[in-house]
Amino acid sequence: MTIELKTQAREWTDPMQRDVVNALRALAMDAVQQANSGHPGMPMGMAEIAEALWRHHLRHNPANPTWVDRDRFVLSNGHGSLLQYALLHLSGYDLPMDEIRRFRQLHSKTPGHPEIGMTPGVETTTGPLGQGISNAVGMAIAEKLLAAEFNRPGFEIVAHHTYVFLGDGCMMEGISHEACSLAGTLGLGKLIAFYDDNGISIDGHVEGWFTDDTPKRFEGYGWHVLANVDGHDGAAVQRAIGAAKAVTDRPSLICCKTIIAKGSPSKAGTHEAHGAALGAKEVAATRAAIGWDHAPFDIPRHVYEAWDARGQGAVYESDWMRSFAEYARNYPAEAREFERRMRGDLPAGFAQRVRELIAVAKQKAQTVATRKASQDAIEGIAPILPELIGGSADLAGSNLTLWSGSRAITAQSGGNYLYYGVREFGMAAIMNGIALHGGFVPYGGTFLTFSDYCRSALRMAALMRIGTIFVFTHDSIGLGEDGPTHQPIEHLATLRLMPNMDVWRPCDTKESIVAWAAAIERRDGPTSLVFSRQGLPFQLRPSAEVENIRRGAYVLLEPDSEPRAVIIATGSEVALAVDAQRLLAQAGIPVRVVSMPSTTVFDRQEESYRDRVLAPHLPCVAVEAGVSDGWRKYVGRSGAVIGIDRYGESAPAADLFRFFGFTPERVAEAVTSALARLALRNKVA
Ligand SMILES: Cc1ncc(C[n+]2csc(CCOP(=O)(O)OP(=O)(O)O)c2C)c(N)n1
Ligand SMILES: [Mg+2]
Repeated sequence: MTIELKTQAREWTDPMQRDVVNALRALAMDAVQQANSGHPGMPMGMAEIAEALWRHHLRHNPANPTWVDRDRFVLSNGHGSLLQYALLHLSGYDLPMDEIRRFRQLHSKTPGHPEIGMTPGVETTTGPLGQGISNAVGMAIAEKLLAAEFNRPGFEIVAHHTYVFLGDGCMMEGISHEACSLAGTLGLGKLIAFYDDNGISIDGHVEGWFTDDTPKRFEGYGWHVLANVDGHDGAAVQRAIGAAKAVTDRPSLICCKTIIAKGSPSKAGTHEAHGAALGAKEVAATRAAIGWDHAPFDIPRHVYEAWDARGQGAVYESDWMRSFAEYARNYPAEAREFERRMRGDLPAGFAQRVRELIAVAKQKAQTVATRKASQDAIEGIAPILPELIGGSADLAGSNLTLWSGSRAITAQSGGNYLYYGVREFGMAAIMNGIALHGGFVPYGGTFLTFSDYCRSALRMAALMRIGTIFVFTHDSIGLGEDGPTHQPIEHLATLRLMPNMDVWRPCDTKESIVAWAAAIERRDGPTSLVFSRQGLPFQLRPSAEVENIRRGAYVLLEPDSEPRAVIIATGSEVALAVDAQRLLAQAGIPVRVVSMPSTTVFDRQEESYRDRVLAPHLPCVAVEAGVSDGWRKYVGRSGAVIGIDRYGESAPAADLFRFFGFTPERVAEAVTSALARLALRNKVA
């Protein structure tokens, strides 16, 4: 079946309905026109779809955007942000018209693309195409898991939908395949997506670059697909939503044929309407064409009244509160736990458990790979932390992300472990969605070298300041024979460059536990935990310094007499630094060894602590099996960095460390050279 869409406005039989929908169109074109920047086409093209969902199906309460059982709404085609702002404003969220007028201006609540934390009612930051739909998959997973864990007969305290708008751009992005394929396998029945099938992307009509049969594609994933819905027929869209809700064992895709910038006489159906203001003349012509004769930003009272969702929203939430109170009487422990989880508080025994694990690690003093130390940390912490949702992108046995209590999440059951398959980017964005939903602390693993595949989702986690935990193992040439494709070189440095991203590269079992604890406690930013494939010896450290591991760097080893130089190392290179220190001691050169598992955390410490650790008056050598640039800020011009500024080689790890100069002799030599340079300079001075 094909459907005919007219470029001009429909013949409206109901003037009220016309006004209600056209308010969205008018706000979009007027705000973009005023800012002279933005994307009017999508909001104008999706106006009827938005009205059908927001006025007839969405369960939300504008007075409380954080009500835990609200439906989640994600605008994956985030360039159409004005649509979301208009919907939030009209439904009664705390987003006054002044903010719409200040669209895209400094410190307005209406940034260019929707940003969480900036605008009440925005659930995730969108704009990088394909990630919104992937976040939504994560949100739907979180809903499903919470429902499985907390709902009881007669008490559906978790029962909400996740709705997503997405366009051709999201469909073309590879990540939409990763996330939607997994969503099909997991049978996420409460996920309902609306495809804005307008045949237009920035470069023009998409026939030249996008000819997928999208309904078939999603049927292939196991989705319930409603094809060929007229996206400008609100009643048809409402019926489709009803049908989508009725299918509870599969996610639904509603494919809506639309016309971009519908209503604009000369720009509708063209890519010119995608990303630029229509222009004053065309805005006027559109007003006439759609029958909207109100001034810009002037919304008549009857339209506001029709959109106002506050009364119904209050009823939704108070009904839920009543049901939850009853639930709490019947299941007090579950209710308390649910509230704790949704607040994001850690359980009371958490800090104590971490202390116990550290004590055990000290007592065992094991030489193990830090990926194994990581697994032991999970094994120790997870039993008291049911919000931990683990996973790996098909490397569970290598990343060691499973623990004895891991239970696979399937279409039929809840659980606490996601087999993400070979989908690194999808995994990262899905984890972000789980974290955004609330109730969970997601962690997921892959090889450090494939952090590149996750990268844009890492950045989004950092931008959104959410507590997603990324587990990256096989952290250097130390992985050996798999060779340069698998050996990370620049990855540690580039992760550290990302604002708000904490990066830990522990050297032994004890530091690994501290790193895990820090990642879990940190709820306002993501953490990358970086672990070795190969065994690393346990380090003895002064007991006074154990607390300082948390500060990102500390004095691991002090020489017998006043140190004359400092060696900084991370992860697998810490043992090397300790060996070099011994060599130097034999040569009569006392040297301090600083272990720096987290540069990002260390950089936040007060100056006096940083100076106490690094002793800036002493020459300094940094050792890390990765690119050297990032270490210059610690060693200064007089110091030296032993790093790797080229790609690796395929060989056994021990051969590679030797080949690339990671030997105690070379580190010791770098220290003596630095001392000699300093002596020469002092003499010249
Ligand atoms: C990952 C990513 N790549 C590129 C862009 C730039 N961009 C924004 S919208 C768009 C085209 C989107 O087409 P479509 O989703 O069909 O939106 P429509 O024009 O129909 O509103 C592009 C390439 C982006 N936002 N994100
Ligand atoms: Mg499009």
